[in-house]
Amino acid sequence: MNSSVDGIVKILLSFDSVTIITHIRPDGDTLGSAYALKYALESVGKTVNVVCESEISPRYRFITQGRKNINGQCIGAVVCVDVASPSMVGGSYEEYARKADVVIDHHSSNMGYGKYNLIDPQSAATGEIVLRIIQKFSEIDSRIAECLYTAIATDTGCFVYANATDNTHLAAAYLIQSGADVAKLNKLLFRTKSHACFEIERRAFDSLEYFYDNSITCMKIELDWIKELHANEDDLEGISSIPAQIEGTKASATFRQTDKDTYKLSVRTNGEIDAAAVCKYFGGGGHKMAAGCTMTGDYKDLKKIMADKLFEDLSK
Ligand SMILES: [Mn+2]
Repeated sequence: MNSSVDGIVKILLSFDSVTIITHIRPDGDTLGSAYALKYALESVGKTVNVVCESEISPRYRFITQGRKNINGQCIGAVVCVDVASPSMVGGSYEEYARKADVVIDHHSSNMGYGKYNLIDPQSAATGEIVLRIIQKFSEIDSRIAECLYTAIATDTGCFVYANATDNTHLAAAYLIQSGADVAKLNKLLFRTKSHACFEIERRAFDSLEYFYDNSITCMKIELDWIKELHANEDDLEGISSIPAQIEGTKASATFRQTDKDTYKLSVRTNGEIDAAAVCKYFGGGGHKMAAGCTMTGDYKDLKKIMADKLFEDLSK
């Protein structure tokens, strides 16, 4: 059962010591929400620790005060933020997440596995919910404001996605009033790429080919590039959605080489083509507009096979 904001505040203030757990491969929402809540609870005398099993990507280390690893111990009461299910925290914290005292989240799939839960799928980000909680017992200083702005801005793609409501914008306005330096944060979060990321994108775009009157595109990412540039998952994230920006494109397939003749595909469509059905045909799966599969063979053959299959689905 869901608790009220007041109910969650009362529970949080009853703890002396709290560990906040974020999800693995942490994003701006889980980290920003966790650190905002940490600073607010510390301001009223609580001892608070934030933990994450994964390494923090360089982009978000301004939130963790420069720390690459925050995989410390779980002490005191357990609070999970932006964690849809206990398995999302990774193996070393899963048993703690299963017995979480408080769960704060916006994923509609969250079953409410905590003793006390505040789950609001209407919120664009967990940061929006955390703001409502903190406002009840703490000042929002510029440090908290920047954490929460990061949470909300990243989960809405800088207020571009359909999940950004009037309330989301009002929350952002409040955070700006509270001292969030929006120009600085937006530059860091949305207008800065690592050298490896930019270079892989440049080479992938160079490989991009059009099929069926520009309606379908294919591009590749070679394993050698990843090795040479020491690219990590963070550097490769988001690249497969870029060809969707090309006017008239209905589907795009990004072939990421994982072995000599093996490719991991990310297929994106505008909804006219069912990406999940096409990927299922090749042994994969996913959602209607974003799906994936693995293919083996020569890239020059595979791209044609995939483009044909996508076009076949479009003609249905
Ligand atoms: Mn989120």
